[in-house]
Amino acid sequence: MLYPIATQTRQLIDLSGIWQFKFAEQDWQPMAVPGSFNDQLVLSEYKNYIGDFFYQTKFFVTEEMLKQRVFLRFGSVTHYAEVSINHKNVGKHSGGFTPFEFDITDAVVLGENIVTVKANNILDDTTLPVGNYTEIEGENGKIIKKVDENFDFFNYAGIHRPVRIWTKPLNYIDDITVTYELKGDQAKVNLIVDVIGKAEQIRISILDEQDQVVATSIGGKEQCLNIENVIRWQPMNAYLYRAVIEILESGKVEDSYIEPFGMRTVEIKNNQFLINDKPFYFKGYGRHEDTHINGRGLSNTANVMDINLMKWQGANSFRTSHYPYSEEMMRLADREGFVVIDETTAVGLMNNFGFTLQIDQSRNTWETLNTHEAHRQVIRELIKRDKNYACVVMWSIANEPSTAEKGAYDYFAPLFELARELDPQKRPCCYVNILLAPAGKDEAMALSDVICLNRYYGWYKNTADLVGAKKALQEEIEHWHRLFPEKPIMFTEYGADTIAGLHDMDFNTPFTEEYQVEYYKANHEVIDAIPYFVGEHVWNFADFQTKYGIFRVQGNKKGLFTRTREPKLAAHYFKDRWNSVPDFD
Ligand code: GCB
Repeated sequence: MLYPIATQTRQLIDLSGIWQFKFAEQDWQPMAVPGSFNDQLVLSEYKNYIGDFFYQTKFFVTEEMLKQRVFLRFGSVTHYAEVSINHKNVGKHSGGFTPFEFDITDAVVLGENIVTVKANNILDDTTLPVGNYTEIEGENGKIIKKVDENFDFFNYAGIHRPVRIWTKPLNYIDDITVTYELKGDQAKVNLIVDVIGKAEQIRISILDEQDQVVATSIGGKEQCLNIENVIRWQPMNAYLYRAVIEILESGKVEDSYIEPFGMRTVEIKNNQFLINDKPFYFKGYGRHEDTHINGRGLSNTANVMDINLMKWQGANSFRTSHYPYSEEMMRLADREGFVVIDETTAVGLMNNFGFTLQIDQSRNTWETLNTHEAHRQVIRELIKRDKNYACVVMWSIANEPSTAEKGAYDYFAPLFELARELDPQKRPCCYVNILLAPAGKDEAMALSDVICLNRYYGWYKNTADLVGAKKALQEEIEHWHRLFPEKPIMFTEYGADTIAGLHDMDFNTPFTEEYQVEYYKANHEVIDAIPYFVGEHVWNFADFQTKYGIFRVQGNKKGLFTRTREPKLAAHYFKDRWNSVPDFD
């Protein structure tokens, strides 16, 4: 799916700003788009509201626009949206973290138009993420809807990413797929151009970063171009070419689009994760799209700052835990050379998640959940959106599913197959394993190309016992290695809650800044000595908002930075560490 840009044949109008907003049966009130509604409305009853809500704004259509097709495109609406133009329904979309667009040419009029979005934030056992949905009778018989998140982040909702009006010519480029074969500094680049309508000829020019044309061709919907002296996309040293695609009609440009793309190889061999044939070591984070005031709404300012904080620390990668991030962040990561593990919305695939640290054996997750369709949909939409990014080196099909329960393998096998079939670049696929499904109990690891571990030895287990934690971690990693000697192993999460400003002379005191540093040092003592351990993603980059509960103190506090991005002691510890651990072995 193409990212919306203006070109010589396409206009783009950004509808970001103050829209009108209301819950059912209320008056309209102002609401910033993009942004979560929850914190903007201040009061708890609004913040925690579950059900339908409405957004509305006006936009203008000019005569010029009506000569083309007019599209309305949403970066994301969390979690479900029905869209109407001038009170006529134009389409709907479920899934809160992927873009969608509608051809609204027939619904708009010259002049002023009204767009209305009816959305809701209900999550249940058919949706991703998974929520526990209930309805209770409140005061005066009113039904109150509730979602108990089956995951550890606040169920922020609203129009989270930009909304744009985008015009396209009558015959237009609908999608572009970039693959390539790299041999030394030579590349054979294969481009597939999906066209709606007809295309007499398609002209492709590839530009380097100096805007010099390095290859060009004219032909049909699939073309192969050779590039000499290729500069590869490297972690933290990105190089992006641009493919200029034009539909020609009697020699005239009918549509044009510009797709940036980098070229690198990714391969798993001898339990190493190779990027451009060299063993790469992941240093970085599991993150969240979560900032003060915006909630989960796009903040380009926060994204740029986060990228720079990570660079300051010597990080080189992150995982889009636990949902596809904004296209703006993906383009930024691609530009800046951050290596990305790209995750679906599949989180909460476990009955009785909570902090019981055990599985509810009476209700088998794989017999009771009904998320297959949502799971297939998000895999399709994620890969369609992100397939051309060089920064994406692996797809994460799920976070912490209940893989110690019977049925996990059968649930996941077709999903891994689907992802592998859809990805034109055939990247590795993984899922992220939970502590409750350790080596020996997990049923699905054969499907995963990398053993991705979320491990909390020294926090949820062996709390304040770092000696025991090291031993348990060592044993478990060795167990995994015995089972799958060819697979690389990495931390996709490890961490300890830490209240910024809390200190103790006794470094072994949980929740203090000292303990967070000690916790990481202990973990590093173990992993630094293991040659097939290929990376460390800290949980989490920054403190983030969660649902209420006695295990969370105004949110999850495992950040190395606070929610407002002040560093804790451990942020400095990692700066020293990561600046001395090379990106490649
Ligand atoms: C996990 C989850 C993550 C939680 C984290 C924690 O394993 O993947 O969503 O926030 O643990 O802090 O408990």
